[in-house]
Amino acid sequence: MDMEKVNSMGFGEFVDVFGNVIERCPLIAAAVWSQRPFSDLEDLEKHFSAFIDALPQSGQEGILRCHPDLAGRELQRGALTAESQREQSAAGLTSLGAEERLRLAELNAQYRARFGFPFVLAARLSDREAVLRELARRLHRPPALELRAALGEVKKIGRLRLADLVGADPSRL
Ligand code: 2AL
Repeated sequence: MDMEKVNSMGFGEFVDVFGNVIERCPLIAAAVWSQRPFSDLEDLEKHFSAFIDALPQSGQEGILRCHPDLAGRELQRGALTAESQREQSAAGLTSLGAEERLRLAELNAQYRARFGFPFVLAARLSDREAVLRELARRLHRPPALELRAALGEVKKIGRLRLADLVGADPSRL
């Protein structure tokens, strides 16, 4: 899909296509549509990032709370979005043993209790060992730093999803 095609999309089509670039936050795609035309994929991505950066902390935390836990209840119930299912599967999180799943659930619960939002990480750039390691490491960071790190992961997830949608190589973004 080229930028001419993206720029020619009406509101409904744009939100249908890009509504889950930020997990379960179609409002962001709805706002980004108003910023068209986009010069290239990088420009489009910048508008998603800028929207997130401009939100008050409550809005940024809200975005994080729209993310399902890694290897959590939604995965068990088959209730993940298609994108999330694919990402968690790529990291090997759909085939954890009982012990690993329990360990991850415990750490996820501790993380949520400490920060008030779920642990978020770009699963496609990770694997099951690294997820556990990162979660254990980030659990002890100061809240302000951790909020920034978590939003950085949301942007990485969004960049990969955008690259999928427009058929680009994400390393060139
Ligand atoms: C996710 C998700 O659903 N996909 C991904 O890359 N990360 N969730 C999360 N809590 O990090």
